[in-house]
Amino acid sequence: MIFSLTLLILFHQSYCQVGIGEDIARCPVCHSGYEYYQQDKFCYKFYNVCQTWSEARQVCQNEGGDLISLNNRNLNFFNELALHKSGSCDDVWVGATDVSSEGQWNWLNGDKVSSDLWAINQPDNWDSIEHCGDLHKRFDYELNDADCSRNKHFICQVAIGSFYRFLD
Ligand SMILES: [Ca+2]
Ligand SMILES: [Ca+2]
Repeated sequence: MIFSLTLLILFHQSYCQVGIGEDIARCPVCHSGYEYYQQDKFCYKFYNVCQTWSEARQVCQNEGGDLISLNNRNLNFFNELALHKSGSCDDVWVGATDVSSEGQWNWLNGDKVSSDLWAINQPDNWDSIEHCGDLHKRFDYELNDADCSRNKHFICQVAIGSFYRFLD
């Protein structure tokens, strides 16, 4: 019991800052394979397998989340993450789409895609078939619109609430 409690405390401490006198029970716990993004308080996972945008989204939803929604606070972090991950595919799907209305880009969390997040000259709806957002290798993993049927790596995002645990 003491051993498992110690493990639990170490596990908690690896995911959040714990100060003296703070309630460690408030620290978030991420699902296996997920890491905690402290600034925006959610769990994320980079997938090395390559899937279409819809397939990737289904994987994320099966884990209680969705493809990641970016903003001007976390874009740089995930841009760097994509830059330093290796895998067989070039690009990384994220949770932006204009599939319901051409040119009207929204994140899957409902936020509009801010115009300053795009790579230069994107989105360009190339060949009129680009309706899904990716972090694109050719643009140094900045945000681009791409053909949803391509196979790419992807990043899932899960709210910490899904994995919130309390010591009792
Ligand atoms: Ca489009
Ligand atoms: Ca494009």
